[in-house]
Amino acid sequence: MASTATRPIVPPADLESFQAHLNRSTRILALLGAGLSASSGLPTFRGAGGLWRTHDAVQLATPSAFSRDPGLVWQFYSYRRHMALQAKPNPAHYALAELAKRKEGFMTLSQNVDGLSPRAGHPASTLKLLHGSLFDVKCSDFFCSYSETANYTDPIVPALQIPTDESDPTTTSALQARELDISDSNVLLPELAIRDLPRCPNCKKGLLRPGVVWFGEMLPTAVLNDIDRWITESNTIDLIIVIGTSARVYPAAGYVDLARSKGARVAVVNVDRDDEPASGMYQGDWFFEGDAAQIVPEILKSVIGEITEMPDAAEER
Ligand code: BV8
Ligand code: ZN
Repeated sequence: MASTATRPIVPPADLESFQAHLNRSTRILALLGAGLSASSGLPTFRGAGGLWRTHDAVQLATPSAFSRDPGLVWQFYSYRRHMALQAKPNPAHYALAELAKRKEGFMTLSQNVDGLSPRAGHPASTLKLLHGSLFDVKCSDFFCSYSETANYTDPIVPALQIPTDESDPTTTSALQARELDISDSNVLLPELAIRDLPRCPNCKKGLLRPGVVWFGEMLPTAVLNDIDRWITESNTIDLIIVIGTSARVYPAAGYVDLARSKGARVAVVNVDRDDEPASGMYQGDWFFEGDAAQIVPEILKSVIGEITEMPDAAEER
C-alpha cells in the first residue's frame, strides 16, 4: 500500500479517463456549492449542522424571517459578509476561472454568494450567480426598485459592527482568546433597533436587504434566461462537474439531471462519498472524493496546467 505521502490525490485511472473526456469536451457545465469555499474558511450550510448560532441558516434565509426580525437576519448576513471579505479564493476557484478562460463552451452555475469566484478572476460572462451576492443590497419595499451592487462596506452600518475592541467581551479577538466563536449561541447578540439598520437611500422608507435569493423567492430572471439560452444553443452537453454541493436545493440541483438528459457525463467533487446528486451516479460518471481546493486543480490540469498565480481582485479595490 503506497504511503500517504505519495498516494495520488485522485485514482490514476479515473484521472486519465476524466481528462480524456474533459480534453475532448466542447460543452461543459459546472455546478458549485458551499464546499468549494470550505477551504477558504467559510462554513457550509450543512457544516455545523446548518446552524448559525441557534438558528437554522435555511430559516434565516427567508423573507418571513426578515420581516419578523430584520436585526437578527442582518446580523447573520453581516457576519457572513465579514467572513467572506476576510476569506481568500482557494486554488479551486482559480482553476475554474482558468478553465473558463481556456474552454470556449464552459458555463459555471454557482450557488455561492461569497464573491470568491469573481475575486479569483472568473470571467463574469460565463459565471452565473444563481442565488445573488452578499455584496449586493436592494430595498425591501415592494414598490421601490432600488438596488446596489458591489457594496463591500463592512459593517454596512455601525450597529452591525462585529465588536473589535477589548472592552467588549464579544470582540472577535476577546472571543478568540476565549476560543468562543461569535456564531456561538452563548454569546448574546445585541438587539438591534430598526432605526439602526440599513435604510433605502431612494424611498427613505424601506429597509435595505441583502441581494441574495431567499427560499421561496424566484431566481434572477436574467440569470435563468442566460442559462437557458446557453443550454438550448446546442443539443448536447458533454460534461457537468458538480463541486462541493449537496445538490438538494432547487432549481439549482435540477441542472444535473438536465445536463444528463443532454448526454452529459457527471463528475462529482465532494469530501463526502455519500453526497451524490439525487438522481445517483451512472456508468461513465466520476466521483472524486476529497477537498475541492486540492482536487479541482488536479483534475483540470490537462487543460489549465499548474495554477501559479492567484491574484485577488479584492486587493485591487
Ligand atoms: C423557489 C442564498 C419558487 C441565500 C440560497 C423542488 C423540490 C423541492 C423543493 C423545492 C423545489 N423547488 C423549489 C423548492 C423549494 C426550495 C428548495 O429547494 N428547498 C430545499 C431545501 C428542498 N427552493 C427555493 O425556495 C428556491 N426558490 O423555488 O422559488 C418560486 C417560484 C415561482 C415564484 C416565486 C417563487 C430558492 C432557492 C435558493 C435559496 N437561497 N442561498 C443565502 O445563502 O443565505 S440556497 C443556499 O443553500 C445555497 O446557495 C445553496 O444553494 C444551498 C446550500 O447548499 P450547498 O451549497 O450544497 O451547501 P451544503 O452545506 O448543503 O453542502 C455542502 C457540500 O459540500 C456537502 O456535500 C459537503 O459534503 C461538501 N463539502 C464540504 N467541504 C468540502 C466539500 N466538498 C469538497 N471540498 C470540501 N472541502
Ligand atoms: Zn426603497
